[in-house]
Amino acid sequence: MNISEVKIVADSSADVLSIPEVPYASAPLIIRTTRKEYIDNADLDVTGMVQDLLSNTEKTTTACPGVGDWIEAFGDAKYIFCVTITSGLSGSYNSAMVAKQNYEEQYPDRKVFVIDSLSAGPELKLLIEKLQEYITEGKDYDEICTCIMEYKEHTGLIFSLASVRNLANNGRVSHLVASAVGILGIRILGRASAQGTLEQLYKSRGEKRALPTLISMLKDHNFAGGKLRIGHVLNETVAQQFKDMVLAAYPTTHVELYPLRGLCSFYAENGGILIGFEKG
Ligand code: X90
Repeated sequence: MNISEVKIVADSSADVLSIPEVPYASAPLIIRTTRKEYIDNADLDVTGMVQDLLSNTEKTTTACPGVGDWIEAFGDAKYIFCVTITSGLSGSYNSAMVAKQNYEEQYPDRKVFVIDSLSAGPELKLLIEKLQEYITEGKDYDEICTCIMEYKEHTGLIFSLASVRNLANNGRVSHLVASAVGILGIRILGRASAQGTLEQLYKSRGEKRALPTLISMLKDHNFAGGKLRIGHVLNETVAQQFKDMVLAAYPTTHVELYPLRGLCSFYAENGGILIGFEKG
């Protein structure tokens, strides 16, 4: 497999716009109010969008990439690894599967492997990084398909959210979780479930108090100081505090911290923090 024939493609819920060494494309999701459309690509002013939406009271919806958008992202690569946001909350995986079918029918010598992350944000970033590693170290297509599915069993996502209003308004959380909407100062802590849905585990009063709980959640998942990715929505200070706590407890951790892009910022909302990690 020559690197120039390979491509990694992910939807914009991965918050990854480019990667080194391996060809890559991001397929944007779209955030829509009745007045404005935010396309989650490199041109999006995420801070501006989050601020606009704070004062927005109108119905806001999102849309996943369509079949044509995925095919456009595939370009003319021969071997494609395609990572999607969880099929438990979005149609992105289904539309990528239809795109794969069409693409492989049209070009019988090309292959597309679609990976349902059953997650969002930083866990997708870990999958993309691992794919990039496999490709540059020269693994072949079938080997990568097997290895990445195995790797995915050993990654997880936990989160701390100040609001689940947008998730609730779009029918993406259960009534139980939605009932906590609007309680000021309460953070919702949880994880991506095995089915790729939002699973609330704890409620916490105040975001600082949430941090030790997040550390104990890592411990429950046997985190052992591998890779950890922290995505935040306009909340660098607290994300940095969490990073320091992780490094104090697990000094070998390879941590990266970054602002989330459009789709994750819309759903994780102002102050939200998403953490992807390798399980022990
Ligand atoms: O298809 C679409 O319109 C996109 C719908 C996406 C809905 C969920 C996005 C979640 C983003 C928020 C908190 C983490 C929950 C993770 C559960 C897997 C991140």
